[in-house]
Amino acid sequence: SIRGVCCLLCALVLWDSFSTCLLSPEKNVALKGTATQSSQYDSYGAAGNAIDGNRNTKYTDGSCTHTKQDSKPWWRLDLQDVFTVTSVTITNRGDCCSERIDRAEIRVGNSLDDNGNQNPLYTVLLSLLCNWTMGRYVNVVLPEPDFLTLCEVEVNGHASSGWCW
Ligand SMILES: [Ca+2]
Repeated sequence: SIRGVCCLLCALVLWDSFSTCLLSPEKNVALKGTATQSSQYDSYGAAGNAIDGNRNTKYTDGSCTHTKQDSKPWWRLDLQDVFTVTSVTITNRGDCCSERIDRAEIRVGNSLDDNGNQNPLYTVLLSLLCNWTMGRYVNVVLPEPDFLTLCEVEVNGHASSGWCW
């Protein structure tokens, strides 16, 4: 019957959704991305240091990023694909200047307008770091002139499919 066919299709769609979610467990998807930033302060502060899998907070050990004193310093992660982002965890610099991160905004979305800094606001740092959204780019931006330093940025998420959340 028509109704039977509809029920079968519905069940298949639900199963596809369920199995897709099971097959793409949540993990740190930042590690396979690429990073860039508004400027680089010196040879220690490369953008990729925030996604090297190392939370070391001592700047001169070479695992943190560092911009120059830009008018609106930013760091951008390209996840290379759209992911469902479930949380973002930032490891701040520990040897100096930890207050610089206080006003950081995290933005997640698919636009590169204004270097990605116009994507929807995911959270303001030091508020709730747990929210679900979809996007390819993850930006950390300071809305005022300062240096931006990040020692590690971990983005938990999973592959996005049309049927999965
Ligand atoms: Ca690091």
